[in-house]
Amino acid sequence: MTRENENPGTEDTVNEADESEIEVGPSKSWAAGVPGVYHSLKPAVEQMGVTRTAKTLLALNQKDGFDCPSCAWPDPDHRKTFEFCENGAKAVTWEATPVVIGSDFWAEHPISDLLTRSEYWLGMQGRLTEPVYKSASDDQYHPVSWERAFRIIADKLNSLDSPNEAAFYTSGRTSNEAAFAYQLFVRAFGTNNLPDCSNMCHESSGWAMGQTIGVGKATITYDDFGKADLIIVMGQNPGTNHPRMLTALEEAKDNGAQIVAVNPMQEAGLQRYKNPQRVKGIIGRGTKLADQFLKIRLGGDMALLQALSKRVLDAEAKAPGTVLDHDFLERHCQGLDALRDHLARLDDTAVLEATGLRASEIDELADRYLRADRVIITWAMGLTQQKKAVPTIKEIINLLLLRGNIGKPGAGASPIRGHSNVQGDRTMGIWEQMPPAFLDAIEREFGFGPPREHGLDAVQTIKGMRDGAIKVFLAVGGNLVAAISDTTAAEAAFSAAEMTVQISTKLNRSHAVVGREALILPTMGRTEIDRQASGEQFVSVEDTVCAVHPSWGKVEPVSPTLLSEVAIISRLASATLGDRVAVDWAGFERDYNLIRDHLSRVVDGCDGYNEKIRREGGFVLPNGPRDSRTFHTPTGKAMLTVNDLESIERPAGTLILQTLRSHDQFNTTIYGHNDRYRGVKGGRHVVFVSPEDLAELGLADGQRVDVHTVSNDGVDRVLRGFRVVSYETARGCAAAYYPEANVLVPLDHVAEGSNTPVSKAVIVRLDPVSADRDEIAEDVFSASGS
Ligand SMILES: Nc1nc2c(c(=O)[nH]1)N[C@H]1C(S)=C(S)[C@@H](COP(=O)(O)OP(=O)(O)OC[C@H]3O[C@@H](n4cnc5c(=O)[nH]c(N)nc54)[C@H](O)[C@@H]3O)O[C@H]1N2
Ligand SMILES: Nc1nc2c(c(=O)[nH]1)N[C@H]1C(S)=C(S)[C@@H](COP(=O)(O)OP(=O)(O)OC[C@H]3O[C@@H](n4cnc5c(=O)[nH]c(N)nc54)[C@H](O)[C@@H]3O)O[C@H]1N2
Ligand code: SF4
Ligand SMILES: [Mo]
Repeated sequence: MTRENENPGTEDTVNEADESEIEVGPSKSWAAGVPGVYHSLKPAVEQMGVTRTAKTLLALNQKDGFDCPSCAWPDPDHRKTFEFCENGAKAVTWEATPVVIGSDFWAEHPISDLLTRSEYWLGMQGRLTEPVYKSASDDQYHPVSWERAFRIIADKLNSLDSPNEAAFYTSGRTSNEAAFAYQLFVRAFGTNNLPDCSNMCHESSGWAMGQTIGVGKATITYDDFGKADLIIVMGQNPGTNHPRMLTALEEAKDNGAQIVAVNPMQEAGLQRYKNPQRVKGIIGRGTKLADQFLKIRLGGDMALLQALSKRVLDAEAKAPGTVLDHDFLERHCQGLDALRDHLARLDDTAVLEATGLRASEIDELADRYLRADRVIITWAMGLTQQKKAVPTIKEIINLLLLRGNIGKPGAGASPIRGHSNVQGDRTMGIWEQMPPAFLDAIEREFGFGPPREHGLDAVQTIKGMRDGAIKVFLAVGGNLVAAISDTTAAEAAFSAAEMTVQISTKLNRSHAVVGREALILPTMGRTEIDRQASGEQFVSVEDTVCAVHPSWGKVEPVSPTLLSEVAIISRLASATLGDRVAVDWAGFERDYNLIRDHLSRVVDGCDGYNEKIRREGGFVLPNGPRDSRTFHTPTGKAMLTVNDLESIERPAGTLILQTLRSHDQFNTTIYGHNDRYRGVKGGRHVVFVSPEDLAELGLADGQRVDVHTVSNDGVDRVLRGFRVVSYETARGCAAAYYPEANVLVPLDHVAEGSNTPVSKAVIVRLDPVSADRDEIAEDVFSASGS
């Protein structure tokens, strides 16, 4: 640990990518394999040394270790010694690095300097270790004591005219214990303003599934993958974002399943997997994953799903009684006749136009669906971040219900969550619209009446800050200013706040773009041993298939001055609320069992939590559709729904742009500047376009362009000097990396019903950079009124 306490904040220690040196080679047709192992271990050993690397990576995802802080993919029941992937290793290394930010950092780097730094540079400065405060008159953070920090925040909160003038954000890494304590504090303070990363992520899944089957979570368990006949992976890039899902898909293939990928990009991880734990993955060609790949147009999934359901209904009409699951439909579902009538009028030409697919491709997938008894459909951001996301996901439910593919082994609907505990946070009450039953339970358990009116979500919070209605913004984790759409508008909103507070492990843009007063409270991460007065604590998390399990930190915290998230929240609550509510905040911090005892009486399905969480491997939360085909909808039945198709209008000369993740990032955290599977090296300022569209637009691979949003609100949103990359993607579509491309997404461009930013379909125009401006613009991102 030779680098401990060394301030690495100099340019020479962090090599920023020189975007003009970007290299683009062929994309890969397979994922993981031996290079994956190499890429996971090299940075770990370099940054943490051999001992800390061994301690962290060998404990990663083990039953007595800590849960991977990266994605929400579940762990199999039988664990191997290495139960992680390259990107899990990157996340752990990024957090457990012993490099820390020293006290002298803040004078060397005032806010005006932090504002010029990239996310990559900020993250590479090392772990935050002491609370810091920027006063209204200052351009610089100064170290302050924990007590002073809590006093400043508490006084500010208590000075507000209404509790609704504050918003309390959560990113999905927060543990169940911290999340429960946090929402309790916020509701006791008096507001439901609890925006979270879910608002930008799977919110659309929650709405669509809640309205149709009564629960917004996956209706499968991990083992169902091994029992499926067909798995359809839609709008998801598991090779990068849920890498160990490839192992589950490989095992499903071993058991005879077919896999179909629906994606505008030829993602490597959907094509072939070289499992580094298998001989054929090391020296062989690995396993071919997708039996069929549908290169769909952005936003075309709703049309595809309707066309599939129509083919199912047509097949039933030809051979009555043989295709639909009549018993299931009669006993458990409602709405079949209306759906049949609606789909009878489906316009086939509109389907082909919206999907960009051939009718034969749709027929082929329909045949596969009809031949399979057990079907799982998984999806992620390609579906949820669309204007019609909610009805699109309702169409997934329609298709599954028609053949009884919900509530039987090897079948179901499976949104694949992003952040490692985003689902658990919601279960614990992090939602601006928690239902009355939950609020009643809080009232019974704690003896105060929580506010009943709905709070603000993420987009509404930004608008509230912009308009002066939200004066204080506090975040447990995350990087909202960079993660939300319309960067320029979001930055103006953050700057207009009276106070911004971030509880974080590492620096990011939300520490540079701040309100008049600003604080950073450094916290321990999940890798670190959490010692409290009653002894070592564990926390618990819920994965994407509703399995809840404990997580034990394994390495020494990078600094003795750090507090856990539970401790920070408890002390802040106590400083703010005094004895306004009868909650034993000090007891929460002393012994997390106390929090678990409370939540077991408040949160649905969590009775006996303290006992169940200690069972080997934890426990699985109850789920009506999965367990007993019980549907908690107003009618008590699963709802087949009728949804009107609406295609995305794309004026001539424009493209539909999606914003997505590279292989070298976790959301706004940039680990490096390569996107190995897509063949990009040494830069991120690229825009992927199909060779045919490039030809039609008169552009060439390698050319520099300005990417403009086409909108009619008078704002010119632009990314300047991006390199065009010729890439296998659907016609009329383009892609650029998030978060940089957020500057292009208008704040009002949101999904109907879920208010999620439409990050996967923005109409753009590519303007060639003129010859006299061939150098790369200094200020590459901007949006200005015209
Ligand atoms: N390493 C790593 N892991 C992560 C993350 C990370 O940043 N890095 N982020 C985590 C989080 S919070 C989340 S939410 C998940 C995100 O996981 P993903 O949803 O896989 O993430 P994206 O990179 O946004 O990829 C979206 C995929 O959907 C496709 N797509 C886009 N639009 C459409 C469409 O209209 N139709 C269809 N069918 N496909 C479309 C894109 O081509 C791309 O393959 O990953 C989690 N895991
Ligand atoms: N254009 C576009 N925008 C998007 C998306 C997209 O696909 N395209 N995806 C959306 C999605 S799916 C999501 S989930 C959001 C993500 O939005 P956020 O969750 O807000 O962003 P992250 O980048 O995951 O947050 C990273 C920061 O969290 C802090 N952190 C890390 N670990 C911990 C911890 O253990 N405790 C605490 N307290 N802090 C920690 C670190 O300071 C780090 O810098 O972005 C959304 N925005
Ligand atoms: S698949 Fe996700 S949870 Fe599992 S090790 Fe990889 S990043 Fe971590
Ligand atoms: Mo996410």
